[in-house]
Amino acid sequence: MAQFEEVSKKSELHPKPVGMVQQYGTAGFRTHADHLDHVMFRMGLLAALRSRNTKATIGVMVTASHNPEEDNGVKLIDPMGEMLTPVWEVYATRLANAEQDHLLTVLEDIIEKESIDLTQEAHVFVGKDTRSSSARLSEAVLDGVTALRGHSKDYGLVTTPQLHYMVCCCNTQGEYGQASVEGYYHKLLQAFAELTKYVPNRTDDQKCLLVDGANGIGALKLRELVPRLQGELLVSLFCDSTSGKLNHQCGADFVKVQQKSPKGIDMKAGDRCCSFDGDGDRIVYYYSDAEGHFHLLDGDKIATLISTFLKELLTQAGLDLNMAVVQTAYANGSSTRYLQDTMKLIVKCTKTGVKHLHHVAQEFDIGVYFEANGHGTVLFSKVLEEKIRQLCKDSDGERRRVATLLKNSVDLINQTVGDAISDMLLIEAILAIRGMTVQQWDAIYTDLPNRQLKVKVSDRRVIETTDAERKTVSPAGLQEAIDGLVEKHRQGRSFVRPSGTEDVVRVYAEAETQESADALAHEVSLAVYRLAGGVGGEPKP
Ligand code: G16
Repeated sequence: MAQFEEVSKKSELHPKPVGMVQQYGTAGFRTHADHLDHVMFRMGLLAALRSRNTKATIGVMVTASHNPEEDNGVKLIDPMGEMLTPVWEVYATRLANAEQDHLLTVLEDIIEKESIDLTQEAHVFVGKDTRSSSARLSEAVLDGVTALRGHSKDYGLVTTPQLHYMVCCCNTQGEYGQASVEGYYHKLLQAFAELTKYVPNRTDDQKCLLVDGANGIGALKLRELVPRLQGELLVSLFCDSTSGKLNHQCGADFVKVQQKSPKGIDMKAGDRCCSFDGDGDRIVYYYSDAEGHFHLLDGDKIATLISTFLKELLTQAGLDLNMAVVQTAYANGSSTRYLQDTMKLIVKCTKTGVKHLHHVAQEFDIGVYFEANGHGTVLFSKVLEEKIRQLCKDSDGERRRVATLLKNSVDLINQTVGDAISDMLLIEAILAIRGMTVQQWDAIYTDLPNRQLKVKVSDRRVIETTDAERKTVSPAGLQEAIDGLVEKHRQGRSFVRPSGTEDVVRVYAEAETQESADALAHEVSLAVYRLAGGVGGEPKP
C-alpha cells in the first residue's frame, strides 16, 4: 500500500534506538527530549489513525509540562478535548516501542483491530510549548501525520488547554467556540467581563494579581490577554520567559512541592499571587502574611472556592441537581472533611491523572475536579446547561441574574481540561463577586501540614498500588511499614506511588504538625528506599 511505503520511508528519518522502551505515563510519553524523535513521529501516525477511527479531529501537544526544560513529551487529545482513551494508550505504547522492522506490523494490527478505513480523511491539530526541543519534535509529529496522508494544522506555540479547546471547538462545529487562539480569548474575555459587570468598584490593590508564568508558554499567552482585560484585573507578570529557565525555581509544581514562593517574584505581605506550570494547565495561589509566613492555596482550596460558589448559585436558581468534587489521594484531609461534612457535597477519590478525575466528574450535573497540584476544571452536564439556558430566557429578577452568572461561569470554564488562564479568571471573578480577600478564602478551612518527597529507585514499577493509590500491594512489606509509621503520628496519613511523569517514587505525608508531617514523610521515604530498591544514597531528613 502506497501509504505504508511512505511510512516506511519516513520512519527511517525518525529511527527508534534498538531496545529502547518507553511507558505511556500519567499524561502520555515523557522523558529526556533526546529520546523522543521516533515517539513523536509515531504519535503523528497514531493520531492520523485515531482521527480516521473517530471521524474527528485529534490533537497532539508537544510538551513535558512541569518537567525540567531538558525533558519533553506528548499529550494526545481525543475529539471532545479529553485525554486519549485508555484502549488507545495501549496502541500508543506498542507503536512507540515497536522496533523499526516491526513498525508496519503493529500499524496494520491496530488498523485491523479497530477496522480503520484508510480512505477516510484524517485531521490532526498540533501544538507545542516553549522548550527548545519542541520545534523539531513537533516537526516529527507532523511528519507522522503526513506519512499516513493526514491533514494537519500546526497551531505553533499554544498552552495545552488551548489546544484541547481547539479540538473540541472543531469537533462541535463551533458550538463550543471558535477554533483559534483569538476565539479562545474572545470567549473567556466576554464571560469574564459579563461575570464581573456588576461588581462594585474595587481599588487597584483589590484588582492586583501577581502571576508567575513558570517561564513558559502560559506567560506568553497571558501577556497577549492582559491588555484586553480592560483594567478589571491588574496583572504583574513574573517569570515571564524573558530571562529565566522554564520551571526552574518557579511554576506551580515548584511552589506546591516546596511550599514557597518562586524565585524572582516581588511579593509583599498580603499580595495575591498565583503560579502557572510549564504548559499552562495548572495553577496554584498563595500569599505571605505580615509575619512572613507563606500560605498556599492549592487545587483543594480552588475546588472548595469554586464548588461553594456554584452550589450557592444552584440553590438561588432553584436548581436541585447533583454536584460532586473529585480529588486524588493527594487531597489534604481537611479539604475532604470540609467538602463532605460542612458543604455536604459528594466527594470521590480517583487515581492521579486528570483523565481519571475527568471521567468520574462526567457522572454528575456539576463535577468539580482538582488535583491538589492545581490541575482541574469543572464539567457541566448537557441537562444542566440546557436548564441554565432556559432560565436565562424565561425567568426574571433575581433568578435571571443568578442564571446569567451560572451561564457566564460555564462559558469561562474550559471544560475540556484544567486550564490555568481560565481557572485564574474564574477565581478572580468569584473573589470579586463575593468581595473576598485571598486571606478570607484561605480561612474557609485549615490545611493539615503536609510534605511531599521524591525517592529514586532502580525501577519504580516495583511499586504497585490499589485503592486509588492510597495503598501499596508491592513490594512485600511496604504497606505494613507505612501503616506502622503512620500510627505514630497524630492525624497521620501517608501513601507512596510511582510517578508517571518523572523517574521517581512520590511520597506524601500529612499530620497534625509540620514537624510531624516532615518526619513521617522522611520515615516513609526511608522505607521506600530500603524495600523498593532505592538508589543514590538514603534520603536525608
Ligand atoms: C500530569 C498529569 C497530572 C498529574 C501530574 C503528575 O500533569 O496531567 O494529572 O498530576 O502529571 O503526575 P505524576 O505524579 O504521575 O508524575 P502535568 O501538568 O505535568 O502534565
